[in-house]
Amino acid sequence: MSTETAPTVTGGVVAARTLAVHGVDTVFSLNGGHVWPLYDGCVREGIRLVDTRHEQTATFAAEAWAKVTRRVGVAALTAGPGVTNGMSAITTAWLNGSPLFVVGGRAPQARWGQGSLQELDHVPLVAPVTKHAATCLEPARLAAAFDAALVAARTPHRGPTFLDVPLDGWDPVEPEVPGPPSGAALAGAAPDPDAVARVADLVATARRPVLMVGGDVYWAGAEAEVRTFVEALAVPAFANDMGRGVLPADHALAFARTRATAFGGADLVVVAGTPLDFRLGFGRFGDAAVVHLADSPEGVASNVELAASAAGDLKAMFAALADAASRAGTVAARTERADWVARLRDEEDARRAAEVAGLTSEADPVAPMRVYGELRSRLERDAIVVGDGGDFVSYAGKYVDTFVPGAFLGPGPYGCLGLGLGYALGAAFAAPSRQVVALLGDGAIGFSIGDLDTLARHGSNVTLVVGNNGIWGLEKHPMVKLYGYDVICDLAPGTRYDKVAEDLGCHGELVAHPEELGPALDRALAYDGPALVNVLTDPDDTYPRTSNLA
Ligand SMILES: Cc1ncc(C[n+]2csc(CCOP(=O)(O)OP(=O)(O)O)c2C)c(N)n1
Ligand SMILES: [Mg+2]
Repeated sequence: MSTETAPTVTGGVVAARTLAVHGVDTVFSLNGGHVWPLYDGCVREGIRLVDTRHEQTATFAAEAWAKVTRRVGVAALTAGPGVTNGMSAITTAWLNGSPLFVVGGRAPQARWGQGSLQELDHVPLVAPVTKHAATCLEPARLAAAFDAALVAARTPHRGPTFLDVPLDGWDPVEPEVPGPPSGAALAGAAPDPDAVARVADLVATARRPVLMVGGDVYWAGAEAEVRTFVEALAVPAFANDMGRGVLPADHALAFARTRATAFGGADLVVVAGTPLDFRLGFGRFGDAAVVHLADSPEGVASNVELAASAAGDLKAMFAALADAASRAGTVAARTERADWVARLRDEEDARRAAEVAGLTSEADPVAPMRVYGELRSRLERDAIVVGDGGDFVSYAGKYVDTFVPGAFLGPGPYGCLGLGLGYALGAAFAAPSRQVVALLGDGAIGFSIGDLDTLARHGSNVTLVVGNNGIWGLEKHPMVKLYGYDVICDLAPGTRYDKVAEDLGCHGELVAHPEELGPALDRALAYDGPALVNVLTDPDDTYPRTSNLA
């Protein structure tokens, strides 16, 4: 009589196989014994492990990898401090709606409550900033638990998910893992046709419509549908965060400099795939009727009276809108609309022409705008640009145009400093053949400066440009304005971040005068590996901003 037993594999192998089913080939981490079983599974299954010097960097890298690939990014964080060090990055992904899956280590279940090293119940901490947070106590459930967390992260409204597994929870199990979810399952619910018809009607009859494209449009992969929609109906479009590049910056209907005129003069503002939050004046646009399109019903704004709204798969929604609205459009509205677009274009062109003086400024010390003047002509069309900092990065948001989707990685509404090196690392692994340029304030780079070592060890081909004004500029200038003085706003002037970079294995450049900028950027961009350009910028330069902390 034969006693046949089913073949088994380690829990780590099953977990790694489940990651692979979801398109994951890279996991970001910092070594901790509580996640060794997962590492072992990844090694056996050919999933690349990328190590950082801080769990925050690993988690930001995973989010950036997701932002560039539109797949789910994964970070493995060891128990206790590993997970808590990832909290700000998890929260960033939460507010960005980025598909991120964080696997946590966890103290052994057999001794739970007895005070094992790093024993902490992470789930209550991460639950408020994740779509799904759970502990897997049964090895037999590992594949299903990983699959559920990955599906949740990838389904609209996307966001971070969390699963921790106790050290004694990775025992050998059956090798089967769930198959990949269908595209339809990942796209989310189809929008209600009646709601779409109402929106289409408003768009068709509006005389001065404006579209705001947000990140969820990008995550939905709706760039072709958005393009068809705006072209069919001659709707001028703006973008924020990951919505940038959905319509190329040089498209005839893409605008960036004329927000005040557009939002102030529109009769209809359609906001798609981004909340009506502080970045959009909390959804108040003069006298315009407001339409909100969200990728899930919970995302539809309740803080504003809406003329109409629709929720569901934004790709299907834009396809349906283009179709319905173009059939309903009237000739009279089209003529007036063409005038509206032309008016915005004239203003956009005039504003861009007026910027040339600043972008070519000979001022010494260097004006931050000049950095962007030099950089813009050197960026490839599909360059990935990362922004981490205050004023220096506000300039980047304004003066760096985005031509392809998924190519401008900013912090989003959580505004967390310190993501720059993690985002650069994740982007470099996601798109090794593309230019990756990270723009960092001198304050911002301090949060993860040790990860210059990470970039060097992995040979990441990234260029870091530090706007070194010796201050926390975005805090110092407003504080002086409000209080008449400032406190704890100063950093050391002229710090040699380029030398730090060199000592940690990167190429370093110091720029003290404007004419040195171009050649230094050329050398840094040509360098095969990480290079840092430390630009001493004018501390008295203030980004002209009107918004407040609300
Ligand atoms: C984690 C975190 N801490 C503090 C802040 C508050 N903050 C916003 S901008 C800023 C100044 C950034 O300075 P720097 O990176 O040097 O850029 P600069 O404004 O000088 O160009 C600070 C401290 C924040 N956004 N995130
Ligand atoms: Mg600064």
